[in-house]
Parts: sequence; structure tokens; C-alpha cells
Amino acid sequence: MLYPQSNTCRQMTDLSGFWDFRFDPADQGVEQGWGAGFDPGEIIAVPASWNDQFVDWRDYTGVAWYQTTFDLPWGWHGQKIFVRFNAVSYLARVWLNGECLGEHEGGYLPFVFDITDRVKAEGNRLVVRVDGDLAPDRVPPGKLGGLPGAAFPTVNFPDTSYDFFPYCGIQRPVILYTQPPDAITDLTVITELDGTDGVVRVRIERSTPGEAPLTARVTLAGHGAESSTERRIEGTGTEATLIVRDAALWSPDTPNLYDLRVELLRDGAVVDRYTLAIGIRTIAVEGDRLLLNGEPLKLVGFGRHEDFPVVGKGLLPALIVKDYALMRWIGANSFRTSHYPYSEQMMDLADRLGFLVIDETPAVGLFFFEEGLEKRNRLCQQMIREMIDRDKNHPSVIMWSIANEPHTAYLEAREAYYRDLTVVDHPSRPEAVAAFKAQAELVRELDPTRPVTLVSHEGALEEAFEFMDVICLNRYHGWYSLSGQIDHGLERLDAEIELIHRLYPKPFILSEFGTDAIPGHHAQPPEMFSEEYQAEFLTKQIQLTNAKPFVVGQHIWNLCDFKTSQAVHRVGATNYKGIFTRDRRPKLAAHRVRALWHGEDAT
Ligand code: BDP
Repeated sequence: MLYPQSNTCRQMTDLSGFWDFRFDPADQGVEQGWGAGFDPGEIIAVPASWNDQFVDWRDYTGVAWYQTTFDLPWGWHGQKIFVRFNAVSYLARVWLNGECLGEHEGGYLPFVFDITDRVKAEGNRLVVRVDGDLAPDRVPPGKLGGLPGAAFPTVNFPDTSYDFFPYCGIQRPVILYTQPPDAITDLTVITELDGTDGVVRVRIERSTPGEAPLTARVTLAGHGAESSTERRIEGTGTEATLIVRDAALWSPDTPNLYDLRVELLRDGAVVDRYTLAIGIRTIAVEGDRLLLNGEPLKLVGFGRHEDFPVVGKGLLPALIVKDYALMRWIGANSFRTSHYPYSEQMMDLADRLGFLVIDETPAVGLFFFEEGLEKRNRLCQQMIREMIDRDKNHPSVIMWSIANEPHTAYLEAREAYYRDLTVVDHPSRPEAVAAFKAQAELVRELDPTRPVTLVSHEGALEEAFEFMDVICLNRYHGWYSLSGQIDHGLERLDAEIELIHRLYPKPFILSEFGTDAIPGHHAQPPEMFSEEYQAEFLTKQIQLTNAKPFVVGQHIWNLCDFKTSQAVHRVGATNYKGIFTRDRRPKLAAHRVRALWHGEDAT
């Protein structure tokens, strides 16, 4: 899927701004014909979550309606016209001028409607019904507390199966754009190395297959070089390969990008053009090592969240710049898009600034019993497809993560494991193992070039590790287990990592570790929730993982404090595991980690 762009063949306009808005707690809007337009109750900023924009609606996760009007920009007539929603959480139904365009489920990935035959030159009315409900058959699931056999009783409000606030609404921009009649509809770029040369393979899809043949001209420019090739397109698409002599490779130290320009020509005239910034690099797993451009790679960085006061999960470009600045200051080279795909703007900057990204689907907190399993599995596959379709051309994306902390193991199996790391036979639910096997296969079919992982908290009980290229473990020994005992927790972590590696001798990433620290709370000797405890815990766990060559990544949980549902273990509905506060100020641990990641001994 290509992001809209403006050039001599294409145009786009952003519908961000103030929209009409109305909460619909009785869910009466459809029946009352609000799709054709409704009497506004409120004004709301788009993009941004709705929860923190008003005074009384913070915990509301039901139905709400958005509406705006627009005229077409001059000169758009005769083009194909689309409306693109970059992210609407959770379920969106869209009407244009009273006609229903369709529906999209899933809160963090884009969707598009062709409105060519329905849009007018003036006075268009766009209406969106957003359903933010939490439900067991959604991804991520919610309202599990009341279900018999649920993994956990209800402990938080709103009732999420995951540990971040369930912000709702139009979270990312809504864009109108054109596409010429003969258009480039998709590009897939794969890069390889041949000695010091880069090999760039480009797959080009066109609209109007079956019509008169077109020519595709592919040009790659940058770093003092330019090469070009032409291909005739007879059917739906074509492929072109370009060789870049002595390529300037993409890596975190040198995030070199090239401009890939693809043009469609009819009778010698350019009828469409699309430009993409690409990076030439390879990513591979060899034994228990992760290789970037053939060199062993160590990921240092974070799990994080899209989260900020007032905007919630809404796109905030200045915050993106700030978070990259903080990650750079501290010496990080990577992050995971925990626990959903981030904005496309975040991904573009990862390419430009040289950050390595583990790109994760919204499949957080999955469970494998009770109703809704089939639908959740279907949604997981849909989200994998949409994520790869959206992010496949980013050099920064080095791995796909298909889930975070699914409840895979049987409760009885966990008991023995937690006691003394005993692994009973067949500890995982077969439904879970089958689902993840199928999903890993789907990822490899869609993108054979990147490793696939699953981020687990089941440790050696996670039988789905068998189908993964890289092992990701979230572990909090010394916090949730062995609370208050940093050194004892460290020993347990050491033993567990070694056990998992014996069973699954693959590259290993400690994908979450950390403690809550209330800013300004101090204790000597260190005590839970103090800044000292967080600093010492992180220091020792970083030193432990540094000493294991097969541990190819350490991602601290979390870059910043973030908002959660209310729960007894979440003071002020906040997860305080950030080493920066929610308003991006460093805690003691940030200085310690910075020293460690710059190679200084921080003890
Ligand atoms: C892990 C989850 C993460 C939580 C974290 C925590 O993956 O979403 O925020 O624990 O409890 O289990 O802080």
C-alpha cells in the first residue's frame, strides 16, 4: 500500500482539523440516519483520541460520530479520487453524501475507499461512525473479566486485556488523494548485496490491467549515482532490477537512503509517477546471531507507546521528533512498535534517522479459549496482511512480531514453571500453537526477507517459539516475581534465558524488562518504586544480557511513562516503567542507561 503523495501526476489534501462530533451511547445514530448527516453536539480535533479532549468522557469506549464537509480542490476532476483513513480505533463505518462506503475493523492500520463516482465538486459530507467498544472477539480483546475460565478476573477499568489505555477515535490523519487513470497501485522493494554492489528488485503493480500496454521507467538516484531501466507492462505488473555499484548501505550508523522513482509512460508521455525513499540493506538470522548487512547486530532500545496527555494516541509530529531525540541521546538504536503498528510518519523517520524497528501487530493479550476465537484468528491474519502491505518497503523494519504476550500456556503448566522452571509435556494450548504456526507461515509467504518473532511471557513453555526465527521474552524477575529482590531476580533471569536458549537455540531478545519508578521517589538501599531501584535493576539486567553473545537485543520497558486503565497496581492510572516521565523528563535510570549504552560502567 502506497502512502498518498503530491507530484505532477498526483495530489493529496489532509482533512485534519476540527470536525463535528457526537457521542452515541444509546447507539441510535444508524437507525436515525446520522450517516446522511447529524446535528453536531461537540467540536473535536482530528486526529486525536476523543477520551481526553472533553471533561466527562474519558472512560467512554462506545459509539461516537464524526462529520466534516469538503470541496474538491481545483483540477481534481477526471482523476480517480480516494479517501484514506490512516487509523481509526476501533471499528469505523463511513458515509459520503449519505451513501455508505463500507466498514473497517482494527484500530491501527490504514484503509481506503474509492469515491470517484460519489464525490461532488462542492459540498461533500463525510460521516464516520466509530465504535470503540471492548469485546472478547476483537483484537486486541477486551471485557474478558466476566467470562468463565478467563485468564484473569476483572482487575482494571476500562476492562482491557492489555496494559495501556484503550484510547478511541480518529487517531491519525484522514487524507483525500487522486490517482491518475493509469496508475502505479503498489510497489514492493527488496534489496540484496552482491559483494559491495546493491541489488534492488522492484515489483510494480498497475491499475487497469488488460488495457493497452504501458512502460514502467524505474530510476534510482543518490550518493552520486543514478541508474535507470525500462520495462513493458502487459498484464497487472512487472519487475525491474537495478544494480548499484559500491552501494551506500543503510544501517543505524549510516542511514543512507536512495530515491526510487517509478514512472508509467503511455506513448512516451509520463502518466503517473511515485517516489519512494529506499535503503539498501539485508537482514538475516544465522544460527543464534542476527545479521545486518552480514554483520552481527545488537539491538539496544525500548518498547514504547504512542501516548501523550490530551491527544491520547493521536498523531503528534513534535512528539515523534522528541522521542527520537531522547532515544538518540541515550544511545538506543532500535524499538518495538509495542503493541500495534505506529503511525507511518514514525516509520518514515526511523528510515531517515537510522532506527531498527520490530514491527508488531495489534495482537496483544490474546487468549485461546471461549467464544470469538475463530474471529480473532481471522482478524490477526488480516492485521498481519495490512501491516506488511503498509510497512514492507521500510529499511528500518527488520522483523515482524505477530503477537505480544498471548496466553498460550495452561495455568497448571505455569505453576510448575514459576516454581522451579519445570517444563511439563505439551504445556501450550494446541489452538494457540496452531494459530501461530499458520501466522508465521503467512508472514513468510507475504515477506520471505525478514525474520518473524512472537513476544512471549510464557518462557520455555511457549511452544510456538518453534515456528519463530527469533525468540523474544518479556521478563520481570525482581519486580512481579521475586519482588524487591534484584539479585535473586537476576539469577532467575540468567537461568531462564539459558534454559530457553537450550530448547530454542536461536537469536534471543529480552524484549521487556523494567520496574515502575515514581519520579521523585527515592530510597537507599533501593526499594521498589524508587528511582534507585529502577536504575539498579536495569543496570544489572543490561550487564547480564551484555555478557551473552546469543542475546541480540535488550529492550527496556518502557521509554516513557504511559496511561493505562485504572487498577490497584497502576497508581494514577499510569504505568511508571518509563525511564522518562510521560512529559519526557529523565529519571535517574535514564542517566545510568545512557552511560551503559555509551560503553561506560554505570555501577
Ligand atoms: C508486559 C506487557 C506490557 C505491560 C508490562 C507491565 O507486555 O504491555 O505494560 O508487562 O506490566 O506484560 O509493565
